[in-house]
Amino acid sequence: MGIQLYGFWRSLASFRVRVALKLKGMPFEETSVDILSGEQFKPDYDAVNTERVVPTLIHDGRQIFQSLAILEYLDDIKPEPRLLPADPADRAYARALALMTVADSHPLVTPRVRNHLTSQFGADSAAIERWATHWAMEGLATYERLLAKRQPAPFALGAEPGIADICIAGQVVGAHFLKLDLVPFPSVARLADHCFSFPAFATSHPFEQPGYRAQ
Ligand SMILES: N[C@@H](CCC(=O)N[C@@H](CS)C(=O)NCC(=O)O)C(=O)O
Repeated sequence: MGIQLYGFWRSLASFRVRVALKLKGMPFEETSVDILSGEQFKPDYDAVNTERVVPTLIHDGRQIFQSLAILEYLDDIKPEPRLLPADPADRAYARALALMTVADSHPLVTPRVRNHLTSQFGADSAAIERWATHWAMEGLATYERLLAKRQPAPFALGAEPGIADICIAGQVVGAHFLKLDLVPFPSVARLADHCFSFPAFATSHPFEQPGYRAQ
Protein backbone atom coordinates (compact mmCIF):
# COMPACT_ATOMS: atom_id res chain seq x y z
CA MET A 1 0.00 0.00 0.00
CA GLY A 2 1.52 3.34 -1.06
CA ILE A 3 1.60 6.64 0.77
CA GLN A 4 -1.52 8.74 0.70
CA LEU A 5 -1.55 12.43 1.60
CA TYR A 6 -4.72 14.29 2.44
CA GLY A 7 -3.91 17.91 1.65
CA PHE A 8 -5.11 21.04 -0.08
CA TRP A 9 -3.43 23.06 -2.83
CA ARG A 10 -3.40 26.25 -0.74
CA SER A 11 -2.31 24.72 2.55
CA LEU A 12 1.16 25.72 3.81
CA ALA A 13 1.28 22.65 6.06
CA SER A 14 0.53 20.40 3.06
CA PHE A 15 3.31 22.19 1.16
CA ARG A 16 5.75 21.23 3.93
CA VAL A 17 4.84 17.55 3.69
CA ARG A 18 4.89 17.49 -0.12
CA VAL A 19 8.43 18.92 -0.14
CA ALA A 20 9.63 16.37 2.43
CA LEU A 21 8.18 13.42 0.52
CA LYS A 22 9.75 14.64 -2.72
CA LEU A 23 13.16 15.32 -1.12
CA LYS A 24 13.12 11.75 0.16
CA GLY A 25 11.94 10.37 -3.19
CA MET A 26 8.86 8.78 -1.65
CA PRO A 27 5.99 8.55 -4.17
CA PHE A 28 2.55 9.52 -2.85
CA GLU A 29 -0.98 10.21 -3.94
CA GLU A 30 -2.64 13.38 -2.75
CA THR A 31 -6.35 13.58 -2.02
CA SER A 32 -7.71 17.11 -1.85
CA VAL A 33 -9.73 18.23 1.17
CA ASP A 34 -11.19 21.65 0.37
CA ILE A 35 -10.69 23.47 3.66
CA LEU A 36 -12.21 26.65 2.24
CA SER A 37 -15.58 24.99 1.63
CA GLY A 38 -15.51 23.06 4.94
CA GLU A 39 -14.70 19.54 3.72
CA GLN A 40 -12.46 19.09 6.78
CA PHE A 41 -15.61 18.96 8.95
CA LYS A 42 -17.34 16.17 6.99
CA PRO A 43 -17.65 12.82 8.82
CA ASP A 44 -15.52 11.01 6.20
CA TYR A 45 -12.56 13.28 6.90
CA ASP A 46 -13.20 13.43 10.64
CA ALA A 47 -12.56 9.67 10.58
CA VAL A 48 -9.17 10.33 8.95
CA ASN A 49 -8.08 13.25 11.15
CA THR A 50 -10.39 14.34 13.92
CA GLU A 51 -8.39 17.55 14.42
CA ARG A 52 -10.16 18.52 11.15
CA VAL A 53 -7.12 20.02 9.49
CA VAL A 54 -4.80 19.00 6.68
CA PRO A 55 -2.34 17.43 6.15
CA THR A 56 -2.77 13.80 7.13
CA LEU A 57 -0.39 11.12 5.92
CA ILE A 58 -1.60 7.56 5.60
CA HIS A 59 1.20 4.98 5.67
CA ASP A 60 1.04 1.30 6.57
CA GLY A 61 -2.56 1.78 7.68
CA ARG A 62 -1.50 4.50 10.15
CA GLN A 63 -2.81 8.04 10.24
CA ILE A 64 -0.01 10.52 10.90
CA PHE A 65 -0.85 14.20 11.31
CA GLN A 66 0.74 17.56 12.21
CA SER A 67 3.24 18.44 9.50
CA LEU A 68 6.28 18.55 11.79
CA ALA A 69 5.39 15.15 13.27
CA ILE A 70 4.98 13.85 9.71
CA LEU A 71 8.40 15.19 8.70
CA GLU A 72 10.03 13.53 11.70
CA TYR A 73 8.12 10.29 10.99
CA LEU A 74 9.44 10.30 7.42
CA ASP A 75 12.98 10.75 8.75
CA ASP A 76 12.44 7.78 11.07
CA ILE A 77 11.16 5.41 8.40
CA LYS A 78 13.55 6.59 5.66
CA PRO A 79 16.57 8.25 7.27
CA GLU A 80 18.31 9.29 4.03
CA PRO A 81 18.43 12.02 2.96
CA ARG A 82 18.11 13.38 6.49
CA LEU A 83 15.72 16.21 7.20
CA LEU A 84 16.99 16.62 10.78
CA PRO A 85 20.70 16.94 11.52
CA ALA A 86 22.37 14.38 13.81
CA ASP A 87 24.10 16.84 16.14
CA PRO A 88 21.84 17.63 19.14
CA ALA A 89 22.45 21.39 19.09
CA ASP A 90 21.85 21.55 15.34
CA ARG A 91 18.70 19.43 15.75
CA ALA A 92 17.42 21.86 18.35
CA TYR A 93 18.22 24.83 16.09
CA ALA A 94 16.53 23.16 13.09
CA ARG A 95 13.42 22.44 15.17
CA ALA A 96 13.41 25.97 16.56
CA LEU A 97 13.51 27.48 13.05
CA ALA A 98 10.77 25.09 11.93
CA LEU A 99 8.54 25.88 14.91
CA MET A 100 8.65 29.62 14.25
CA THR A 101 6.43 28.96 11.27
CA VAL A 102 4.62 25.86 12.47
CA ALA A 103 3.82 27.00 16.01
CA ASP A 104 4.12 30.79 16.03
CA SER A 105 3.27 32.33 12.68
CA HIS A 106 1.21 30.01 10.49
CA PRO A 107 -1.49 29.15 13.10
CA LEU A 108 -2.54 32.82 13.17
CA VAL A 109 -3.55 32.89 9.52
CA THR A 110 -5.43 29.60 9.09
CA PRO A 111 -9.02 29.58 7.77
CA ARG A 112 -10.45 28.86 11.25
CA VAL A 113 -8.79 32.01 12.63
CA ARG A 114 -9.79 34.16 9.65
CA ASN A 115 -13.38 32.85 9.87
CA HIS A 116 -13.52 33.57 13.61
CA LEU A 117 -12.24 37.11 13.10
CA THR A 118 -15.04 37.65 10.59
CA SER A 119 -17.89 35.94 12.43
CA GLN A 120 -17.08 37.17 15.96
CA PHE A 121 -15.31 40.48 15.38
CA GLY A 122 -16.81 41.65 12.08
CA ALA A 123 -13.48 41.75 10.24
CA ASP A 124 -13.98 42.35 6.51
CA SER A 125 -11.65 41.04 3.81
CA ALA A 126 -9.41 44.16 3.99
CA ALA A 127 -8.99 43.72 7.75
CA ILE A 128 -8.24 40.02 7.32
CA GLU A 129 -5.60 40.89 4.72
CA ARG A 130 -4.00 43.39 7.13
CA TRP A 131 -4.05 40.75 9.90
CA ALA A 132 -2.42 38.11 7.67
CA THR A 133 0.15 40.60 6.37
CA HIS A 134 1.12 41.64 9.89
CA TRP A 135 1.80 38.08 11.05
CA ALA A 136 3.50 37.09 7.80
CA MET A 137 5.85 40.10 8.11
CA GLU A 138 6.54 39.31 11.78
CA GLY A 139 7.54 35.77 10.81
CA LEU A 140 9.77 36.96 7.97
CA ALA A 141 11.42 39.58 10.19
CA THR A 142 12.13 36.98 12.87
CA TYR A 143 13.70 34.66 10.31
CA GLU A 144 15.74 37.53 8.86
CA ARG A 145 17.21 38.39 12.28
CA LEU A 146 18.10 34.75 12.89
CA LEU A 147 19.55 34.04 9.45
CA ALA A 148 21.60 37.24 9.59
CA LYS A 149 23.31 35.81 12.71
CA ARG A 150 23.92 32.39 11.19
CA GLN A 151 23.98 32.72 7.42
CA PRO A 152 22.61 29.80 5.38
CA ALA A 153 25.40 27.88 3.65
CA PRO A 154 23.54 27.52 1.33
CA PHE A 155 20.70 25.93 3.36
CA ALA A 156 19.91 26.96 6.92
CA LEU A 157 22.01 24.20 8.49
CA GLY A 158 24.52 23.60 5.74
CA ALA A 159 24.80 21.71 2.49
CA GLU A 160 21.49 19.81 2.48
CA PRO A 161 17.88 20.96 2.82
CA GLY A 162 16.00 20.02 5.96
CA ILE A 163 13.04 20.87 8.16
CA ALA A 164 14.20 24.46 8.74
CA ASP A 165 14.41 25.19 5.01
CA ILE A 166 11.06 23.54 4.34
CA CYS A 167 9.36 25.68 6.97
CA ILE A 168 11.11 28.92 5.98
CA ALA A 169 10.19 28.27 2.34
CA GLY A 170 6.59 27.79 3.53
CA GLN A 171 6.70 31.16 5.27
CA VAL A 172 7.83 32.66 1.94
CA VAL A 173 4.94 30.90 0.17
CA GLY A 174 2.66 32.76 2.57
CA ALA A 175 4.35 35.98 1.42
CA HIS A 176 3.73 35.00 -2.21
CA PHE A 177 -0.01 34.72 -1.49
CA LEU A 178 0.03 38.22 0.00
CA LYS A 179 2.35 39.57 -2.75
CA LEU A 180 4.77 40.87 -0.11
CA ASP A 181 8.07 42.48 -1.06
CA LEU A 182 10.98 40.36 0.22
CA VAL A 183 13.59 43.10 -0.25
CA PRO A 184 13.64 43.91 3.51
CA PHE A 185 14.43 40.22 4.17
CA PRO A 186 17.50 39.51 1.99
CA SER A 187 18.76 36.42 3.84
CA VAL A 188 15.31 34.86 3.79
CA ALA A 189 14.86 35.73 0.10
CA ARG A 190 18.24 34.21 -0.79
CA LEU A 191 17.47 31.01 1.09
CA ALA A 192 14.02 30.74 -0.51
CA ASP A 193 15.43 31.36 -4.02
CA HIS A 194 17.88 28.54 -3.39
CA CYS A 195 15.12 26.22 -2.14
CA PHE A 196 12.82 26.96 -5.05
CA SER A 197 15.60 26.19 -7.53
CA PHE A 198 15.07 22.53 -6.50
CA PRO A 199 12.15 20.63 -8.07
CA ALA A 200 11.04 19.21 -4.71
CA PHE A 201 10.27 22.74 -3.54
CA ALA A 202 9.20 24.28 -6.85
CA THR A 203 6.72 21.53 -7.76
CA SER A 204 5.22 21.57 -4.24
CA HIS A 205 4.35 25.27 -4.36
CA PRO A 206 0.59 25.91 -3.99
CA PHE A 207 0.55 27.81 -7.30
CA GLU A 208 1.67 24.60 -9.04
CA GLN A 209 -1.01 22.33 -7.57
CA PRO A 210 -4.13 21.08 -9.32
CA GLY A 211 -7.04 23.18 -8.09
CA TYR A 212 -4.95 26.37 -7.73
CA ARG A 213 -7.13 29.45 -8.08
CA ALA A 214 -5.73 32.98 -8.33
CA GLN A 215 -7.28 35.15 -5.58
N1 LIG B 1 0.16 22.75 12.90
C1 LIG B 1 -0.56 22.03 11.87
C2 LIG B 1 -1.42 23.00 11.10
C3 LIG B 1 -2.57 22.32 10.45
C4 LIG B 1 -3.49 23.37 9.85
O1 LIG B 1 -3.93 24.32 10.51
N2 LIG B 1 -3.81 23.18 8.57
C5 LIG B 1 -4.65 24.13 7.89
C6 LIG B 1 -4.23 24.24 6.45
S1 LIG B 1 -2.58 24.83 6.28
C7 LIG B 1 -6.07 23.65 7.95
O2 LIG B 1 -6.36 22.52 7.62
N3 LIG B 1 -6.98 24.53 8.37
C8 LIG B 1 -8.37 24.24 8.44
C9 LIG B 1 -9.09 25.29 9.22
O3 LIG B 1 -8.44 26.25 9.65
O4 LIG B 1 -10.30 25.12 9.38
C10 LIG B 1 0.43 21.35 10.92
O5 LIG B 1 1.55 21.86 10.81
O6 LIG B 1 0.08 20.33 10.32
